[in-house]
Amino acid sequence: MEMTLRWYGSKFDTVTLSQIRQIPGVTGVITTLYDTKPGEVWSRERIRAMKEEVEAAGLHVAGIESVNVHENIKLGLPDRDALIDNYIETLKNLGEEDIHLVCYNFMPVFDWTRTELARMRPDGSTVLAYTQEAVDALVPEEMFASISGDMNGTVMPGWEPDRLEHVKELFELYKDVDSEKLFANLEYFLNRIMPVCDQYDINMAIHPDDPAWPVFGLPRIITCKENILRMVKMVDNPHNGVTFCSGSYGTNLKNDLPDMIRSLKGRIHFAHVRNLKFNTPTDFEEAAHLSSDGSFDMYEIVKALYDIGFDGPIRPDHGRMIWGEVAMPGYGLYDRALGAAYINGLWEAIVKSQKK
Ligand code: CS2
Ligand code: MN
Repeated sequence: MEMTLRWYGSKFDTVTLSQIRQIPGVTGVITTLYDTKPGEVWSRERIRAMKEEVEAAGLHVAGIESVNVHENIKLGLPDRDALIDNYIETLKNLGEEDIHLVCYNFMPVFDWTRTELARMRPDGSTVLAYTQEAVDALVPEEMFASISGDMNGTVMPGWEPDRLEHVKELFELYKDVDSEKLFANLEYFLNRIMPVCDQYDINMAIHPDDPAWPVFGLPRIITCKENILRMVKMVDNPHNGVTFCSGSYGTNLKNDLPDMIRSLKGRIHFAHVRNLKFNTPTDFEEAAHLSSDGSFDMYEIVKALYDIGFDGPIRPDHGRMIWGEVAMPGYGLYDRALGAAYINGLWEAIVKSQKK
């Protein structure tokens, strides 16, 4: 595995590349062209400039998170072919620039969903949190308003203001899309992009839906073992793979995370490791990475990744806000650096204990 950190680019991130360079064992960043819109072609020039900036700081681009998929592709609307052509063009340009990992998601309308961005924990840190009761009490437009008021002056992925303008319209369009149709639209998309992925050896890594169940009546399909195995089998190409995000699959306590990892051998191209603390089955908060701070056994998760021979990029996922840092909720420097150090420690111990 390669330890990495997500970085949004110097214009958008409060964390600098030189800070990331000083986290022990972090050699790569997972980045994006944050100001591009879904459906837009990423030019080679911009990709190259991004790479050069990262490399000048002594790091490398280990992958992209995300190249977002246009809603009309998820909806299967008539202009999807033109939009997929653009996606293919972006993949080709990434491949030409020697970038071989792309994380994306196939969630309708909303990316990840949380009901609080700064819940205080007993140690005084603040974290993202979710309660089903709070979601049930909201209409989707209010969800946008409550999230965007709380971003510490940043723009959070999936909650870009221009999405808000279209929420009502999108809900209308999704009325006819159930989970079977969404699966079919995903299959169509994947079948069309696989040739360019084969040509440039690009691993596509779908991110799970978060939380891993339908919200606001919208279908969600990347939620559990059964569905993710269906997804990798329906387009049975090794380039059609998975981002294993423990914090997202873990939102559903029925998901056995180490077992899911083992069942996806050869198809996990990217790993997000994060812990959650459940207060009730429908109320959870994003704890520190350390097992004892939350509800998951992080050793078992990392061990499962080791056991299947996982060799892709891994990153700590959301971190807590600690030590007075003001940053994009979930994406500060300090707690993610602690997470990286902890996961590196688990990995070293596993590697050494296997050799004995
Ligand atoms: C991420 C997602 O911040 C997060 O919660 O895990 O936004 C993820 O980047 C996207 O769903 C991937 O497309
Ligand atoms: Mn994730």
